[in-house]
Amino acid sequence: MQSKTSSHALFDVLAGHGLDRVFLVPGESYLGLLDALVDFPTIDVVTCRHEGGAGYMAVADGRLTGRPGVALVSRGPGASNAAIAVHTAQQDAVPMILLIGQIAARDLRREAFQEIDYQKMFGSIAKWVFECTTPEQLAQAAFKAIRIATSGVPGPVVIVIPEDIQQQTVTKPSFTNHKQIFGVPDTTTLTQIANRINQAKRPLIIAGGAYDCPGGREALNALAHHFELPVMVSFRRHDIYANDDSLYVGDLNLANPAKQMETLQQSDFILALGTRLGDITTQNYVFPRYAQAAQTLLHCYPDSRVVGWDTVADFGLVCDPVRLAETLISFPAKHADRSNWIGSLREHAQAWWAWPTREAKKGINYAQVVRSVMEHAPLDTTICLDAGTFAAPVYRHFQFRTGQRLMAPLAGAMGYGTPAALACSLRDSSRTIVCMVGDGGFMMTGNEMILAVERQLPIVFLVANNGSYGSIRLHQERGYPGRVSGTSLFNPDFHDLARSFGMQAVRLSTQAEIDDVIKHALNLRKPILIEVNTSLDAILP
Ligand SMILES: Cc1ncc(C[n+]2csc(CCOP(=O)(O)OP(=O)(O)O)c2C)c(N)n1
Repeated sequence: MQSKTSSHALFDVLAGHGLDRVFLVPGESYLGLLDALVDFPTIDVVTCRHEGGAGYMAVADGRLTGRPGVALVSRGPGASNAAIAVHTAQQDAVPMILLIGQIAARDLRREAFQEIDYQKMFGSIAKWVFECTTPEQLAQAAFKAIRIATSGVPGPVVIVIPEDIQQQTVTKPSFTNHKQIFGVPDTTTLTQIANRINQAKRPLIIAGGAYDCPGGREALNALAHHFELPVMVSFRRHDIYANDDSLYVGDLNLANPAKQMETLQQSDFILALGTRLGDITTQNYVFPRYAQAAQTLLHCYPDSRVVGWDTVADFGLVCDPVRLAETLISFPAKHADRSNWIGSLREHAQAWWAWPTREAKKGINYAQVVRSVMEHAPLDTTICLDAGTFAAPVYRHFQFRTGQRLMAPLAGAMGYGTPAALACSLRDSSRTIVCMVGDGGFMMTGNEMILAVERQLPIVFLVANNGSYGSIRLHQERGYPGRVSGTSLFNPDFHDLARSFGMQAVRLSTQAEIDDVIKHALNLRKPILIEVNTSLDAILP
């Protein structure tokens, strides 16, 4: 059967694999793709204001659905703007497809108007970069892109499509990607693992993002409780294990206290499950120690490039961590009492979680706002974070309960929060979405907030206004005290800005108003921006 055009064939593949939304900024280099989209009413076209915003929305969408988030951008300038999202997808292990219009195939590599060699540009951050040169390749590339983006460590794939091969007649593709089958280890190995878990006096699970999938959290919880294993989560993965569970012992982050790490080092069996064991999670490769851990180490991740990449594992398991957890609970649990070990880990965690008592002399201490959100947020809340110091109280003190979700860029990329909140609300507008962003990050992608008004997305935008790139100022004060350089901000009136977008807006200036304003915003079910007049006072050393 004939497909209308090569672009139709490409979208046939995407739509056939459940991809129902694309985020884009249009460009003359992909008019053929845009034209085909008219014939795909099942694909929601979200028109954005900056390719960074479009790309971030695709990253957030990919993380939420487990299917690749799709962004379409124009050649040269558009693709350059989108690069931040490709990097974020790679660092955050999120499936994403970036489609880029390109100059005509006949002119390739002549440095034509807005031409870039994307293999060179994205080669080190994308899992696969492919430049189509014939119309038939559009559908084939889309088919392969879905597999590559979602297999192993999920990540970004870039498909480049010259403008003169977007509208040719081609055969309608009938490709279907099948689920990859992961085996679990053989019974002998599983028995050895179960025995080792039972023998361990001070075991510890370090759980990562691979449990962020349907059934993943439940499997992890069942494993932990079956064998009475305390659980730490890897960097910024707070929401994969209920923080109010008796076996939750905190997260591995940028600032774990030395005393806590001393206790953790005493563990005798680390089960690193579904985590890449990156530099921050491992506290710069000392927990577990590079290149040979002091503890028995089990490392499970569905990618052979991750397991044993840095630190050799006694049990190196290239398989699905969810299936591993589901399988292990069929082995009997026969172990000595571990309550002292778990108790000592929880003491460290509880000391870390305690809310600060420091008051700000000027403005609001933002930690109080975070505390109020935590107290009043329902169980269907998603917290979307940008990068900056305002986010520190969330990472440290917010207790994510079952049902609550954290969308935070592992890449530490500013500008992520607002587009991520929009993508979350587009997926499920019945959820409570709270976007926390600083005045710096908001001015990077806050323009995308207009989508919340256009589509009536009930998002609570909290803009922490401290007149500064506070996070960098903090580092500056530590390294170069009193020598402020390049970190102060002159801001617009965020309240009036939001009103001009057609949204409700509130200025939060005193401590006493916090609870009322937060409760009002959470119950409003309409987009609202709260400008929080905070200051550097509560955060500077
Ligand atoms: C795109 C990007 N540019 C620069 C940085 C470096 N950076 C990290 S945090 C930060 C300041 C954030 O300022 P703001 O959004 O106002 O939040 P605050 O730290 O003041 O709470 C900067 C510039 C980054 N992480 N990402």
